[in-house]
Amino acid sequence: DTVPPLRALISVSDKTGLIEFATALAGRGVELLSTGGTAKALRDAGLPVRDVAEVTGFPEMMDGRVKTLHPKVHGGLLALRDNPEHLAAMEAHGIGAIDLLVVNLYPFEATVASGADYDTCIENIDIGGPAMIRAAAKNHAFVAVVVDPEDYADVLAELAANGGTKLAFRQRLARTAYARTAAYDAAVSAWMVQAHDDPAPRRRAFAGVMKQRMRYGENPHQDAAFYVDGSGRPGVATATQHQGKELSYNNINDTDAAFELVAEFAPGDGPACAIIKHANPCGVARGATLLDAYRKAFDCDRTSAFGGIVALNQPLDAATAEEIVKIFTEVVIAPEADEAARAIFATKRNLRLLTTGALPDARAPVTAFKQVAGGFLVQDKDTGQIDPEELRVVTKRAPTSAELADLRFAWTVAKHVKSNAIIYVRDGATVGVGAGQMSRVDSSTMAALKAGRMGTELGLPETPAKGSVVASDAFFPFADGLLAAAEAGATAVIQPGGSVRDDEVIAAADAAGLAMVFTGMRHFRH
Ligand code: 93A
Repeated sequence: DTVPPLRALISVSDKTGLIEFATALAGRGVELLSTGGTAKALRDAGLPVRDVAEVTGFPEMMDGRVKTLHPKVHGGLLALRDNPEHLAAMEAHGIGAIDLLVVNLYPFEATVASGADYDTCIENIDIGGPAMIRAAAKNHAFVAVVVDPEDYADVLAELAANGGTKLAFRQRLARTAYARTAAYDAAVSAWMVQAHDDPAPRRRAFAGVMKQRMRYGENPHQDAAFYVDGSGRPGVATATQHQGKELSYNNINDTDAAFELVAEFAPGDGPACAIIKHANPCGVARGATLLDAYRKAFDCDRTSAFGGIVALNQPLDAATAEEIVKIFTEVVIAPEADEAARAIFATKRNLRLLTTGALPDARAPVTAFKQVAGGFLVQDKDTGQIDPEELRVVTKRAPTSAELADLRFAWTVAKHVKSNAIIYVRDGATVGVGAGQMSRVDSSTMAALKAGRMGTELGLPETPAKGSVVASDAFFPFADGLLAAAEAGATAVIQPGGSVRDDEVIAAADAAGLAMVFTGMRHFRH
């Protein structure tokens, strides 16, 4: 089953490693056929190469849209070498066998990620490349197909070891090849869905490229791997890791939650910090400095912050780094980290530092998926923002401007907390987070309890919830949750409103002297 390659067709957009690879093939006596730009690169390197146009008898035409789409190419890829009729057809039509295909596609994904206009994206949809890849992969009984420069070394090793490619090797290449064309078309389809603004396409395709094979998943008995979607959104998928051991499945999940939350706060609006545990924030704060923001976030729930994930919306500086290393932290993610900060982290070998170069745009449309048995749910990521002008004051007392600032902050944090979410905020920092409870009143009570406990730990004369404001991710169905918040010391409330008992809840707020605003928007997160 060993096929020694006699003729290779090489047509690549990404010319990484091309010359070394083609030189090695030529050195083994492989005849090289190639398309325009690739042929030029090979010739410039002094390699002998035949133009595909010479083989087909047609020039490359229509801006390159038609180069390799020809029976002389596809017959050479698809012919069964052990089928007399196929061999006769090759003979009759002057078709030469191609037994090694090296193609990588027009950079469609990168073109989209660069923000290119519609027509440019369209022009970067490769047609001839995928057609050849699929043909060669179908005929892997006789043909080897290479779609990634990363595989060139393996091909050369295979040839060196066996004098040709073995079937198992060609099968592996074929699997990769179909995953590539599937991913390519998935990217095209996903781009069109977005560009044409279709909220519910009848068919959906997804694909990714493995970035990391994890030692295990959420638990040690689960296999896991991390795939990137090529969108280029800054975050854990694109980050550079400067130190520390490999990220685990849970690290990646939590780091993503942390960075998406902190990205709500534009760097221009001042420093912000989020600390995450089990995908929920255990402290979020804005501060005069990054250090101040970190300290305030940390003081929300010091116990939970231990072993947490810290996300920052501004470059990590030395003062903040110095503070962070005082406790055990799993991961720190920030747009950048300065030299001094890196030097401080370097002394903590287990701490992972990730930088992304930029914050993701919290308002950019992103498609979110959730798997259910037998299918998956697809929705827009919750990028909902409230217009402060449209907040409706429903109580006799309107919030003060200080309360309003905290209410808006609390509301932003609530978007990133598992429902039922109740968030107490004071002076630009969370002081109590109630997450993931099945009843709203329990979340309310839990948040207050945590705030009280932290007050004791910090030696404060009273709970930090005293004089706080509170956000609820969905409406209070009854007055009890609201009253629990008032009892904890909250003076103002932000919530969507819309309960059939709103009147009762508003009356309770008035009776307790609370100011309350309705957003008209809900932030469930499950
Ligand atoms: O425009 S195409 O879809 N039409 C074709 O017939 C065709 N054949 C190969 N694009 C085509 N290709 C692609 O051209 C390859 O997939 C590769 O990405 C690129 C290489 O072009 P060049 O050799 O001119 O740099």
